[in-house]
Amino acid sequence: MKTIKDKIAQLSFVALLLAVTSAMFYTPTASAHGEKSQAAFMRMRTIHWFDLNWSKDEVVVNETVVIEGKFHVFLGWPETVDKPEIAFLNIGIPGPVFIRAGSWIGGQLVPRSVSLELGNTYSFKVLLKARRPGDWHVHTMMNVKGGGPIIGPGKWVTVTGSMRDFTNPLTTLTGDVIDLEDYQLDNVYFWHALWMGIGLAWMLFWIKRPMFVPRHIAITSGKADTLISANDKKVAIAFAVGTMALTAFGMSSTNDKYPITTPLQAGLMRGIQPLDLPETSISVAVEDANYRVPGRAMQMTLTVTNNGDSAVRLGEFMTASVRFLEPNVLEDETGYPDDLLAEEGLTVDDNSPLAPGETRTIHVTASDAAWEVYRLADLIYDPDSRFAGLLFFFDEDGNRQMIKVDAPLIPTFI
Ligand SMILES: [Cu+2]
Repeated sequence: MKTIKDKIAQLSFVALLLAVTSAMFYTPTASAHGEKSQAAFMRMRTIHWFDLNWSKDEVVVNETVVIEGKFHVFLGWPETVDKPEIAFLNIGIPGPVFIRAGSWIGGQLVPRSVSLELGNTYSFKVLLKARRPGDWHVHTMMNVKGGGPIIGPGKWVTVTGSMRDFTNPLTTLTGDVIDLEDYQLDNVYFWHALWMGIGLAWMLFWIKRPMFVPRHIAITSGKADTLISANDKKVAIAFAVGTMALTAFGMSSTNDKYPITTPLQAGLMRGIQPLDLPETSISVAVEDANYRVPGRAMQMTLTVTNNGDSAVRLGEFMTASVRFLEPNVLEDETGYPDDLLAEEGLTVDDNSPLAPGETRTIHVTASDAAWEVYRLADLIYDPDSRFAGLLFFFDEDGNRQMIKVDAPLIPTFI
């Protein structure tokens, strides 16, 4: 009986070992990093990124990519997500494959968190310096305290060259030129190794003797005092005194070598300048909106009134970074990521120019696989099934007006 049990135990151990080992070697290529798993309502009703431009899609190590564009902070911000009162403009990349050389919102340098106002539109710019070769999906991103990272569209950028050539030089406030990439790295390794060694020695000193059961017996039988000898106490005192002496020495030698230091800067910046957008002269009322699950299409009935002085046509509907274009009105020339661009995704039953003063009810269909691929259709299972996005109208001279829509969405399954 015993041998069979042993065999089974042995076999299952071998199986476990195999499973763990194969899991270690099984590393499928990650083609994205979770942008599709972020709740649809979060991507649709928080930050709308638009007019984006990635300056290059192939760079050599040390070269800089500029990401510029605008973002609109949606007025219909969901109640379940904290407002962007403390927000940080970021970039979604798989680790430090680029370094951020600078970022601006509304022309102001923003190395810290900022306070954003609902309903405002801001311009932004981020400089990224290439560090590690590879193909990287580079997203715009806004970290919102209490809301998490809110991801924008991602574009593939290829970095070539060798990481060994990467440098990150800067001049300190005391005039020294240092390379942040390997600044004092030997020192960092030395101190980590030293403290880890001391910690290990401390643990080894105590665990080299009988551990749990004999000690438990000694304690329960009232002989706890015998567990720690006079010699143990001496060693412990030596460790304590040595640790304090080493800390004091490290601190004083560092203060001698670097008499001037400043703390890392943190804090919140308020009063970031939003874009001064002209008043829109188009008003849009959403009469109804539904999502046809089998057709992967959203249909909206809109009543549009043109109060301006030139005729306009609907050219684009954008939601959660997916752009549905009306091909007769708008063509993308910015190199927007393919998977997020439905070049012929928007159809309007009557998209003849809407004259000044005219009101018309139009039926608009936004259809593309992106509804499913980007898991936007998931929002029909939300307790608050709403969609939101931006509509872009154009007049004959190409002047653009941006209109926000925010309305309930009703699914149809047939
Ligand atoms: Cu991505």
